[in-house]
Amino acid sequence: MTHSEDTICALATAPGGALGIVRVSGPRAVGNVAPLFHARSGRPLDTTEPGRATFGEIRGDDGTLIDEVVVTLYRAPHSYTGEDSVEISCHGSTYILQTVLRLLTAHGCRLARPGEYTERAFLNGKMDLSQAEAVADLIAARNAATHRMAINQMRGGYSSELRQLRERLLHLTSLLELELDFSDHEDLEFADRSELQYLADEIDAKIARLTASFRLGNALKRGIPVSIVGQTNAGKSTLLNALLDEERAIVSSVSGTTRDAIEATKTLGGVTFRFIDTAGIRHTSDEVESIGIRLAFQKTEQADIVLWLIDASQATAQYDSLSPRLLPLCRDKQLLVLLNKADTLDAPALSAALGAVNARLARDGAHARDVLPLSAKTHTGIDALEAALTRCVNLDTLRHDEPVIANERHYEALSAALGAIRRVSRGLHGRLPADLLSEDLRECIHHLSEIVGEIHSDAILENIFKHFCIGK
Ligand SMILES: Nc1nc2c(ncn2[C@@H]2O[C@H](COP(=O)(O)OP(=O)(O)OP(=O)(O)O)[C@@H](O)[C@H]2O)c(=O)[nH]1
Ligand SMILES: [Mg+2]
Repeated sequence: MTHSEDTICALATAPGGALGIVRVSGPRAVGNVAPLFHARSGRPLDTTEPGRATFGEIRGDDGTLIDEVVVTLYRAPHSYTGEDSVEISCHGSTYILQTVLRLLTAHGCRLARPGEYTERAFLNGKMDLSQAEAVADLIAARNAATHRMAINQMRGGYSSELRQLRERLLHLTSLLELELDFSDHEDLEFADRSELQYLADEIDAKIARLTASFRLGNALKRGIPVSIVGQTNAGKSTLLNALLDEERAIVSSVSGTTRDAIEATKTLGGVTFRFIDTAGIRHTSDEVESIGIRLAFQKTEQADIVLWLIDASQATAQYDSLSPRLLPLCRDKQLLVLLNKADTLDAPALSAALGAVNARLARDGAHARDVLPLSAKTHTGIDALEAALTRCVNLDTLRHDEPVIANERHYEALSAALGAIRRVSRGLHGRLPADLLSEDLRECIHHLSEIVGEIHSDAILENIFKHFCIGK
């Protein structure tokens, strides 16, 4: 059964291409296109075979030839939306496409809202809500990692697993609630408590793994934040420019050149990194520079990866002056220590500097993933740094099809479900009565349902689909 009375139309492709595809969907899709389309074979549109391309012409009401096109017809429920649909491939002229849309609206179609095709697919049961959201992510994917996450999710990802757990939980909860109807028989237990505990543990483990993956998923989606910190003149801005291969930040021999935080993204090995060049750290009476330095520490606190840049010719002095403040910030982050300006040192001096920094890190109990020599100016060591950066991101979870959460709405629902299932566990241990257990069980079920969209409000749907493009 389809939910919608309206038949909608929209341009499904971006303007400027060689072809433009107009999509029509709804109960009168075929009927509304039929008067405009004249198949070369002379065959009426409603008798053409679904899924087969048919060549023909689009003509205006006065018979004017608008374009030669290829039309493909889909019959409910075997279409993207689950409704009757027609796709018209035209030449990519804005005039042609606008004319076709105008003819369609004159013949009973309405222009689609953003995401309306996917919303209909969801409402007609072609996909669950999390899969519909993955469609938007897929279109927005800019690198291999986000593409992988979106594809996994669109194919069912974790939602099918969550749906199964939810079904089992629902079954046990119903049994538990049956007990409430027989409350005069105190010993009566329909719902096996150890089975319930077993399921609660299973759900807990599953959701905890998913919520833990959000940090990675979210970082992959927005770009993994990498802060570049160090003393003034260490070469931070030179490094940013070298990584980006463009003159993004001002470089000069004047201390305190960078005052604001400068962000730029770059994709390495299928992962997008968000590099943040910051103001060099030093004592200063300059008000603006002080604000920049505070911001540098703040950005470092928020980063997943920290590139600590040290001028190799002053390695120990720079290490000692910044380590007390910087190392505590890096405790739960990936730290790469870079000895820059390696070109100014001979080999023995450079290895002495590396040795001294390594010894100090060990003394301070600090864990750096790598300590690398570098010359940001001559680009020596940039390849090794890029390789080290990609090693910092554990993509194995993605490669092994282990689901990764990148969607904030899912993360929030999962966190709430996790809280509820943990209260259930505690309640079982404390032998709480069925009515109290059932409250938390219902809450857990509610939040699991939110993810797949079994429970949704118009506000939730509107919020999700407004971020889609028109025609999807
Ligand atoms: N020889 C040599 N000079 C470098 C290297 N990297 C940077 N420099 C020079 O060091 C000076 C400072 O470079 P910046 O990139 O502006 O340093 P910064 O750390 O961003 O400095 P602030 O923004 O003031 O904190 C410039 O004169 C650069 O040309 C390097 O690898 N080798
Ligand atoms: Mg700078």
